Amino acid sequence: MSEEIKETQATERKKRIFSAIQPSGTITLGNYLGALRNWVNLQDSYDCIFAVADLHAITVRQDPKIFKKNILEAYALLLACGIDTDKSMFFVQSHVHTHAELAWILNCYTQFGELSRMTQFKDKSQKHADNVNAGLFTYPSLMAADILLYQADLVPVGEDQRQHLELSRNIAERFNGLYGKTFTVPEPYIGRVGARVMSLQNPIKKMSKSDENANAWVAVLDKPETVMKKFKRAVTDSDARICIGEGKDGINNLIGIMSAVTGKTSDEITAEYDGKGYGDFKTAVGEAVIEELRPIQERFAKYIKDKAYLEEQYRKGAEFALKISQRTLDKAMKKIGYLPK
Ligand code: ATP
Ligand code: LTN
Repeated sequence: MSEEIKETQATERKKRIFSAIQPSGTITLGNYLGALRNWVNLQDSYDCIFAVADLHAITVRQDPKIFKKNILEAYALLLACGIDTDKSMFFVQSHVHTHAELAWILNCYTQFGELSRMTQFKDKSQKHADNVNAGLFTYPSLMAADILLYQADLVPVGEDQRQHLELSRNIAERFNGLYGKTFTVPEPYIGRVGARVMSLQNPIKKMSKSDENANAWVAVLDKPETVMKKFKRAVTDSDARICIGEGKDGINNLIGIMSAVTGKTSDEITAEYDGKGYGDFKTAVGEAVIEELRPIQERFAKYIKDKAYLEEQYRKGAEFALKISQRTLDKAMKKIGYLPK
């Protein structure tokens, strides 16, 4: 093969993307703006693989009936957001056994000290002090397994996942250093807008679907009147000026959401609402979000009724995922010295 042809083939291979979301509750506007919406937009330019990370979700106690419903709903909601199974591979993590297997292996190449430094572990062990289980601690090695199994180049996530991704990179580099190139070292892919949507009740904290205060988050499936009510109750400040500023976390967050949803810059938004009251602005943000979510909610209603279609899609996804991931798992095991089966 000529150098020129080799070169063209190398540049034509689309970069691979992997990302996942936990079915740990109702999917929020933060998840949508920080992650899901970007995934949908990346599908044409990249070779995309997406998963519902249900193995990760049991690091926090889940009620079996609700959990089962949440997994299927997360799958249907991602389809409704625009994940297209003709373009991308989309599966449920627990259906592909290689994830748990590689996670065990990677646990043995991840240091206690590294895991102890993870801020999500510190936050969640405080929040669930009665259940600080080993899975919560080793969560990042399972996440590394998810990514490395597919030799992903890029991982689109919200800002809060940057530290976990850095650890995935370190694990990959350590393994490659010991055994020769086995895993692609992944790069984070963090969107410019919406990467960190804050709680509507405590805007110095990220909007999180596991927040007990339902007014803190907007769910993608919240009814329009609920969305509006939550925005109207959003915590702001007493300064009464619609602009980005220090100590104005609530307003900064609302401007950020408005910008992510409408595509306008913060300057355009502040100019447009200059002199208007917080009440008017909150209503405007509420309306913009309702319009963004409306078509997704309509598509979701159709998908969730069609269990046979959902089953067909996640089975197809798992079958493909197993084929690709098994190759990487076999390669890693061979390098370690395991006997071939
Ligand atoms: P939990 O509250 O159960 O930890 P979560 O709401 O943080 O869940 P995840 O399933 O952990 O959601 O995250 C799914 C994706 O959404 C990740 O890429 C994450 O970075 C992104 N994400 C989560 N919360 C936000 C947020 N507030 N702003 C922007 N992106 C977010
Ligand atoms: N921990 C992630 C969810 C997740 C993930 C992944 C994200 C599980 N496995 C692999 C990217 C790549 C979170 O968003 N909280």
